Amino acid sequence: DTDIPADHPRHDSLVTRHRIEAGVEAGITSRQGLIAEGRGEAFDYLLGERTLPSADAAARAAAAHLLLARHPVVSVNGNAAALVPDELVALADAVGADLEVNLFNRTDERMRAIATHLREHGAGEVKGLDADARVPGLDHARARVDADGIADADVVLVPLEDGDRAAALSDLGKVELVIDLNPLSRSAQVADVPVVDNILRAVPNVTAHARELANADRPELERIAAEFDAATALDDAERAIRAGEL
Ligand code: PTJ
Repeated sequence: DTDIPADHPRHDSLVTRHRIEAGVEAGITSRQGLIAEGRGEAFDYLLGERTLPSADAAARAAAAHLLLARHPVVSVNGNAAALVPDELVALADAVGADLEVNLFNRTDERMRAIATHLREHGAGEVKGLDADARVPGLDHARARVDADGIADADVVLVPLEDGDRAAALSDLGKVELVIDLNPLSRSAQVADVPVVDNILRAVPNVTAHARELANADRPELERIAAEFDAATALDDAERAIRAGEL
């Protein structure tokens, strides 16, 4: 979607910036999303723009949780929608999850623009617009979710979530899967499964694991979910950043 040559050393990061800019222009991404992207890019640079083995293990555990779930929901914000719309639809299809638009800076225009954008990328029903339930402990706009979506979910995947909402969802007893490049962020810290990786790599990777595990029996999925240790994965990501093995 750009003219950036594929062999440019910073190809992926330039494509990412372009998608976020286009998202802002299309009314999908918030202006704060530009700042979030900059922060993410800095962490990705320090991680060497690669998927650590511990992040791959997290993606596999996330896939196992999504496949085990009674009602899995993939939460979508303005950055996720701009960066990986096709990949979010493919993941939801692979694990039988609902897609729900859930915004930090909620406006009706952006809710509708994101739902339309996801449908243009192949989504069926997109939740979030009813907003007929609340997540306790959050202020009005940020608490709004669908009663038959996130409110009912037992497993929620929240890419690039803000810390307050990540903590509030986790307090509700849901299994929370977070994608966030910053291992020190509160979202990553409260997650049952923190996937410390770029959303561009993480979402297709969770889908690939889910497809590979499609025929696994429940005890096998439960074993994969139970063997993953969040604290160890966060420590590993922080160690990789500090070691700076670029
Ligand atoms: O569309 P909205 O209104 O829901 O707003 C979405 C943003 C992301 C703007 C909002 O949730 C926000 O302000 O989030 P924060 O508090 O800036 O946190 C975003 C986190 O995502 C930070 O820890 C970043 O390091 C991380 N991040 C940014 N880009 C990526 C990322 N993680 C993975 N992949 C990325 N591409």
